[in-house]
Amino acid sequence: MPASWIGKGAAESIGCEVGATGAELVVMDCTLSPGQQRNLERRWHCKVIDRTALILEIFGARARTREGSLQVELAHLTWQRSRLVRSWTHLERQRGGFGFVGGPGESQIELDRRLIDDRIARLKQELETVRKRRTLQRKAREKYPFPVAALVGYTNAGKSTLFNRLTAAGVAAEDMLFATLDPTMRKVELPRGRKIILSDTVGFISDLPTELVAAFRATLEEVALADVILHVRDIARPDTAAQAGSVRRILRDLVSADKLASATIEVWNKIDCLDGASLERVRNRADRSNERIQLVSALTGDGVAGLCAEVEALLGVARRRMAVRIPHEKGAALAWLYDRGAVVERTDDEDGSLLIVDIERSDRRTLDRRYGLCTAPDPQDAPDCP
Ligand SMILES: Nc1nc2c(ncn2[C@@H]2O[C@H](COP(=O)(O)OP(=O)(O)OP(=O)(O)O)[C@@H](O)[C@H]2O)c(=O)[nH]1
Ligand SMILES: [Mg+2]
Repeated sequence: MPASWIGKGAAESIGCEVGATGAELVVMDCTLSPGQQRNLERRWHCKVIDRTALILEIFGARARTREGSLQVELAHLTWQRSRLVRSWTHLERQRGGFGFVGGPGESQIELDRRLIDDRIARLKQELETVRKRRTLQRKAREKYPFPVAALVGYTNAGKSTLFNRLTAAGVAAEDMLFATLDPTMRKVELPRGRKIILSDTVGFISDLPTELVAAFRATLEEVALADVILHVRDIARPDTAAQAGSVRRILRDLVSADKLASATIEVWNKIDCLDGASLERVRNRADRSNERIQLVSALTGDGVAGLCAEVEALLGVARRRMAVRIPHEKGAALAWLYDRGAVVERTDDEDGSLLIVDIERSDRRTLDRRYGLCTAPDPQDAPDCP
């Protein structure tokens, strides 16, 4: 491993560039050992960071929830600690050769390490508390469950822009990496009346340092629980296939293959950036594919209605059309049905209302349990919703 990771010539020319431009920071797209980082900083007289440090900086700046910040700090400390250990073993080896054991350097590192360990232990405790609270919140949601659709994809693919378009909620969409760190969830009503929870997630990148993968798993928990996975791709990029590959690899760790196959819709975004011929090629590719694919522009709204219909169709498989008679005194059930299902038809008479409604199996059970109302015809005989 070279003392400064890059060759002498490259180091010199970058040094000239730093001098000429007055750059204060150089970011190396690699992993630097603490020694290499120090050597480069001495040579170039400016701060030098590597890929992991940059990602940590971005995560740190974007963390919005308590859990997000805790996770970033934990990842940061774990990373710092590994670097301490590494430089220490290195020192130890050197000293060992000369017969020195101990010394001020070693005890200083030991002390630093203990401080870091204490802080890590406290952070882990705090994270546990925050997670428990989150699980409780999720439990509360499960009692009143809407299907969840999670937007996933490479960073900058347009997830937050699409989230905004679908929710009109005004979540920060910016032309910068990792504009979203913590999952954001909103209730959305789709055109045919289906209500879902839409979840915006942190952007994926390739070769995410392992320390970070572990630390950020929790922010992707929503994906594992999702009923629909919307894989948003920037289809106008020449490396869109490689990006999709990285995303699929990470998804495979989070979600079973069966679920991925049955619940994923690929959203090929930014079609407004394609010229006529390219759009035609992309369309052909989508038509030939076996995957569920929707071409959209989150920016102009083109194709978004089709995407909504596709989500409703995917979820509709679990729905049945039912007739429910609701007497006047059970008005609460009426309101509940309007909220949970898609009411197709309603007839009112002196006894109450007769609803034709598309609802899920689990909701039918709730209707029976909570309101003592039965649905007809028999669920097994009922035709599927269109
Ligand atoms: N031309 C065009 N630009 C788009 C489209 N969708 C998103 N963008 C732009 O792409 C950039 C990134 O969009 P975001 O929505 O922040 O991307 P993201 O996937 O949420 O990114 P991260 O949160 O960083 O993972 C922004 O500048 C958007 O305006 C689109 O359909 N067409
Ligand atoms: Mg985003």
